[in-house]
Amino acid sequence: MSEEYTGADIKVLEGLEAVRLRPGMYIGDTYERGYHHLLNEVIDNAIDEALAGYCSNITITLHSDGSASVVDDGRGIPVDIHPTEGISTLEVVMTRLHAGGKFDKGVYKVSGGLHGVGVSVVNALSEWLEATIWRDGKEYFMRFERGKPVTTLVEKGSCLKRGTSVRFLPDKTIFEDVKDFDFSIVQNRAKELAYLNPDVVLKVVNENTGKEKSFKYSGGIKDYVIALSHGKKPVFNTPIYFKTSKEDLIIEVSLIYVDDYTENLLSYVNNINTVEGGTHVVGFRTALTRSVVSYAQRNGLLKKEQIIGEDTREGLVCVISLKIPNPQFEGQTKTKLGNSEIKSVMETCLFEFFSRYFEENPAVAKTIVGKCLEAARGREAARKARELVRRKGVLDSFSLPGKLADCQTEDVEKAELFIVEGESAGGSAKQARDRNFQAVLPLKGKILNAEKAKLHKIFDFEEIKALIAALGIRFDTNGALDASKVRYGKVIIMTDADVDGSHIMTLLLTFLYRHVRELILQERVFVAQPPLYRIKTGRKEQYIKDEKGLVRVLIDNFYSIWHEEPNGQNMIRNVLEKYMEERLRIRELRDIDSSVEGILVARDILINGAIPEKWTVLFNNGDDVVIQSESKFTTMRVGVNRRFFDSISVGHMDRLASMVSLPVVFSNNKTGSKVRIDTVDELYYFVYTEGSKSISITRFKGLGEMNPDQLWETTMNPQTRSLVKVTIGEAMHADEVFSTLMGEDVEPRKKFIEENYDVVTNLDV
Ligand code: 1YM
Repeated sequence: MSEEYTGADIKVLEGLEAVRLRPGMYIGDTYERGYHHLLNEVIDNAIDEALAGYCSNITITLHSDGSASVVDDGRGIPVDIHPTEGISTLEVVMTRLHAGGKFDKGVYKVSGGLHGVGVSVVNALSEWLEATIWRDGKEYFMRFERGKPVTTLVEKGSCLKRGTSVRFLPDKTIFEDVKDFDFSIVQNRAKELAYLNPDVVLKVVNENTGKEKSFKYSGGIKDYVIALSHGKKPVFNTPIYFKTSKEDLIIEVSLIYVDDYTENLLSYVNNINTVEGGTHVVGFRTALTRSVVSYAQRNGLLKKEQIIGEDTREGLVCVISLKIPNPQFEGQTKTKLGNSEIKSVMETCLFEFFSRYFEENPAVAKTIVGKCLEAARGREAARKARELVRRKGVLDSFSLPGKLADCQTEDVEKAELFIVEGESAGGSAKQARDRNFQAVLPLKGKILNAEKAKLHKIFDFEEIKALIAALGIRFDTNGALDASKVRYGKVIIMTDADVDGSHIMTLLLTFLYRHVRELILQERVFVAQPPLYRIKTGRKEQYIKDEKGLVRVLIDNFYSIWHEEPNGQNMIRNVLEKYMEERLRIRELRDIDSSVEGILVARDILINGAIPEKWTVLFNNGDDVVIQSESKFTTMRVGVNRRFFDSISVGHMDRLASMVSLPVVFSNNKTGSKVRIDTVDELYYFVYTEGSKSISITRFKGLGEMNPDQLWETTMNPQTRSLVKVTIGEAMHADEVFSTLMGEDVEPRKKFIEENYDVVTNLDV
């Protein structure tokens, strides 16, 4: 690798207009994922600098103005004049698509981001971006807006340090629906990168809460495996660890077995989580199976049983990390490694390694063989259980479950299956549906805990048998579930929007995630979005999907009674709409009648102990704070937990609040009486109370409360409904959510669901 940078290494391809025109092509989507992708892209550049051996500290900050920054202590992006472009290299890197050595073997050892698009894409999609470079004893600064430079490269003076800082605010005209960076997503990524790059300290700072966290794992993926097996019983003491560098390839594998039935394998290529696996995973699996079987045979440990691949996976906790120069990503979500040469490389060196390791550590080897034999016996028992089930005809494709109301079409892509919570809602759904292409399967109560249940135990559950049979899932010759003959193009989970409903949803998703992941990968699984509110105005009844809709009705109603002075301006309407939504959402989620001022005061109390006069502290233990204050319309009491500031966008609400220009005077349209509003909290109470006059709002309890027509209109009719697609998200996070949700203790789980209702309903499995 060349240490000397020369500007000529950089390739210049095309302009940034294309990026703003079709952002999805570059960052996948313009929702939460794409939004965080911008930050990841910048972080990846810092990580590349660390991999090149020049940087060991990376700090990621979420600022209270909604921007994010990444600072590293590497060499600093070069600022010299680029030989062919005639502008600074920094400007080339920031404004030219694909500029950067990333695609040239000699310059970067690994290529960064998932789409490998480079920081210019971040620049193009940011309202503004500011780069500060510390290099050759000088500080340089440059600012861009929507991808275009608005300053020259400014020399700010001398300095001793080295490094790069990139701070940017994503462009809200491109990311319309995204509010803020999510601290927990950023933190999870930092943690993951710290495991994968043991020489780097990654620090994340949330300016909204004052919270800071540093991640450094000197043990690397070995520490990762230990963390993943947390709460489970390992069957031997230390994880097995293997690392080798072959030509321009770095292979790292760490694994342990735990007393569990499922496999937890995470694989990464150049720090990217290859959720769909690929040739590296195939090579690893083949090597593991071959070496276990051959050790068992050599030592006479096999009697009647036969060990197959599946048996070596039960209870396996494993992290694979590869650094390769030219990864080819394939698959639905471009997270499957395609490079064919990798399979045999992995297989050869891992088989060699495992064989030697087993010879040198016979106790561990015997424990692993024992665990695999147990799995083999379990598999045999499961096969017999299935035989029995099959002979009884339960899973026969000809005998669909009795309570399935199937649809008529033979066209799989058109057919939809609604999985509905409870017999009564199932009844409504059966009446509501279009039987041409919509099938309904009611499931009763809690289905089962797929995290804990062993595969053959699952078949003891009637509900699961019904589901499997309805879906048309078969067993392949190895006894695994095979979703290739699935009977429906869309599988739609429809549950009530309450805690029980989301619990059932999570159980279903867990089952699908653990045992029929293929369905999720094929993007066939959806979550229905039944309405949240029923609003009655006189005789008129309306179903409203979410806070947005409710707020619109409230504000319309409010403005029919009041108008803003000067007359008829409705100046604050837009901000008010967004602000009220946010606030209602918090109220529904946390069951606190939040006062913005109160929330901000509570935050200050948690961070620096400052208490303004208007407020009285009722309780404070450093994590939870309850405070109270009298206002014009009501007594405001706010109770929040520290975590609250990480999980929702308080900063966003804060910003919205500051956009409302106060005081504002409202006049009554009929009587002409005037009310002066001084604070956002007063504004909220005033608009909410006046806006809900003469209408009745019911927080919608369950699907069963709707009649079939309403259910069809709001939730099932493809023309009018909205569905949320379930995707495989960051594996680490998913597993955390599932483990918390599916653990033995009921209380923390209930609490978790209540506290993270938003997380659970948008579960990115
Ligand atoms: C906060 C994000 O981008 N750090 C960073 C980027 C670069 C370098 C160092 C760097 C690379 C090289 C030589 C080289 C980049 N340089 C380029 C380009 N942090 C962050 N730190 N000197 C410095 O690769 O040879 C692109 S990224 F193209 F200018 F070399």
